[in-house]
Amino acid sequence: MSRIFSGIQSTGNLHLGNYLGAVRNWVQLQHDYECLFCVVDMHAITVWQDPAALKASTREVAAAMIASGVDAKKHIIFNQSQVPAHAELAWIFNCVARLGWLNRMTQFKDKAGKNRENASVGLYAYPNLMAADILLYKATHVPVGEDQKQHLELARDIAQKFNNDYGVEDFFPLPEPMIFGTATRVMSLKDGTKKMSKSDPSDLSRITMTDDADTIAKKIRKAKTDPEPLPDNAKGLEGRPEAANLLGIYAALSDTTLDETIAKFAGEGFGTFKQHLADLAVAKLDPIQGEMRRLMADIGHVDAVLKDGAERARAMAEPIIAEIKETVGFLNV
Ligand code: AQP
Repeated sequence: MSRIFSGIQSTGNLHLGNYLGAVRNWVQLQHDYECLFCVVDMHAITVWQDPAALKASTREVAAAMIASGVDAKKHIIFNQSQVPAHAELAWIFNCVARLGWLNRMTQFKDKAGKNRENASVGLYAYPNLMAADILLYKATHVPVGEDQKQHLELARDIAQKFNNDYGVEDFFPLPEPMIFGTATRVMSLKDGTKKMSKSDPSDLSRITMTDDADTIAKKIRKAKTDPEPLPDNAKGLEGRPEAANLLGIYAALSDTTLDETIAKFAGEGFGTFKQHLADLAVAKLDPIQGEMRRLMADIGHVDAVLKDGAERARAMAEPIIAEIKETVGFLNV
């Protein structure tokens, strides 16, 4: 059976982009694949995280997965730091990947910004850890947002080079990206050219999974728009990133295509459309958020899911990392 690995960082402010671009798709995928869904807390610390907030956020992301409908009994939900083989394999991949490959990673450039010299080494080597996450379980498919495509290509390059260097043809499969049609990129509510992000300093830029109905409606009302009415075809969205984003969010939440959503609101002003969008967002998110609140009040259950998931993930990883160490030539006496 094909195996999926996917992860979300526990960096706080889990948002609508993470839900529409990742978690919601996972719920669909679990019917056809064997899945490992990971809260990647080791990735999270590539930028500073307050330790108590990191723990809380790890639980929150796990709760969001469970509340959204991921079946933690049939599949595996765990946090990365509890399976030491991720770190062990990442080190081996640090020695397989080439500096030139990492230098091309656009996400590092974006995240490090102008203050590159002050970025952590972990942030730079992040794609090697991501490759380790996937290949440790010999995952065959990885659901990724557009923003992660380049990292997955690097994981394939690493897998290929390891197989070649050590003469172990086909040891690592070359994982395939799975990009989803709608909402692969939910954009900031304050700037339609920037992706919705946990780390955006403005809370009004994102709808978080813990926002209540009034906050969701307020953020949508305050979302940036332009003065024109909504267009009657997709071409009319050119040069209107905020309109395109809000219509895209509506389409994703209502499980319709962008064209159908455009047709529905053609010629409307943003005032009316935003009211419809707010009602839809609240209706879709409220049941998940209610379940998340219930789970967060029962931390013992979330922790038990993570503990059980980590045990099962370790059991899968151990024979594979043992074979890798043997292949590399690490003496085990
Ligand atoms: N805006 C987005 N639209 C669609 N999908 C998104 N994802 C993130 N933002 C959007 C998808 O969510 C998954 C987990 O992402 P992540 O938390 O591991 O890291 P990220 O992509 O760096 O997310 P953020 O929100 O931008 O976090 P920060 O601000 O901490 O860097 C991935 O599948 C991602 O594609």
